[in-house]
Amino acid sequence: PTLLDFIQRLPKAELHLHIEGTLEPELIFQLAQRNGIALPYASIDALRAAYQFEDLQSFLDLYYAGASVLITENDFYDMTMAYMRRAQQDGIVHAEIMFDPQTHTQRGVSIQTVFSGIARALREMRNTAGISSYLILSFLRHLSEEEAQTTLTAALALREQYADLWLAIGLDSAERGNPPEKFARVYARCKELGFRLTAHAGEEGPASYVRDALDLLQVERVDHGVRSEEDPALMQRLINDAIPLTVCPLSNLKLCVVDDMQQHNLARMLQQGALVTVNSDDPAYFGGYVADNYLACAEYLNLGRKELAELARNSLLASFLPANEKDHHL
Ligand code: ES4
Ligand code: ZN
Repeated sequence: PTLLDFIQRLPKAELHLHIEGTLEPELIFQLAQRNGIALPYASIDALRAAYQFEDLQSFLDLYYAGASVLITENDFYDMTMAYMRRAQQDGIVHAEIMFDPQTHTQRGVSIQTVFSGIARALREMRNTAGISSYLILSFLRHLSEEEAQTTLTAALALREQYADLWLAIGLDSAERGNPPEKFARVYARCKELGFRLTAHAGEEGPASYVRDALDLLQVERVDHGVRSEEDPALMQRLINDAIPLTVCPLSNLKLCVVDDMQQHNLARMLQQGALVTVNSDDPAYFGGYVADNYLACAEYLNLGRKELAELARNSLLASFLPANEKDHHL
């Protein structure tokens, strides 16, 4: 089989995926029309042509603008179904999906609408395609601690209704200037409530943010974490404690976290024994779904089939699945 076939046939988990980042320009236009929303782009191609980012913030501006077409329960369902069908093609057997309720509640969309549409698609795909999934409710770190607490309280009213899916908490959006310590109390509350914990750290922010995510937020997994290498003692800790890093190579390239793919440190961290995984982050914006990310690693980092299989295996090991379900896939 071709290398793409080989990659697509590896059973794998997607662990770093923002559902709002899967909105393709075609669907943005379709939803805008359905909801009577005017877009500041003349065409699908004009919107796609705007996807040239110089840093995380320049991307986030377009990502929040794109998400503004999501109004109804059906919109969230359609977005999630489109992603899950695409993930199925890439051999995803389990997806841990981040969603940003604040992006929607700030626009007057209820948190129930957000949960309901996403969950309906995930349950349908679990029942019809056998793909399992979990939801990671992520707080926007550019907003206040108080706003995160209010969002958590509102979401907790729905916890029983979505207990089969929502089991983890994440932290995303603008990293620099919004360090982990800002959310220490929110995370302490989430841990007390029994949620699994992850957070973006060490994407644009320094290695110290990764250390603080571990020490102050008590996360068990780090999203991105590619700047951890700048602190060798931290890197050794990640290796010794087998703390997973959910790395997103094409994202790092598009957001200029790395200058070119050959310089990405994923292969080096894997070689050193870190529990690194390959993920797609915001595939509609970064030019590739998960198999494209594996393919880019193969091509630019000279990873062979053995290493690609190891990365796929790592994704299942690093998931929040119970041990018996991991074993079933491994
Ligand atoms: C994100 Cl790449 C990235 N980093 C931080 N927050 C995000 N939200 C969506 N994509
Ligand atoms: Zn991300």
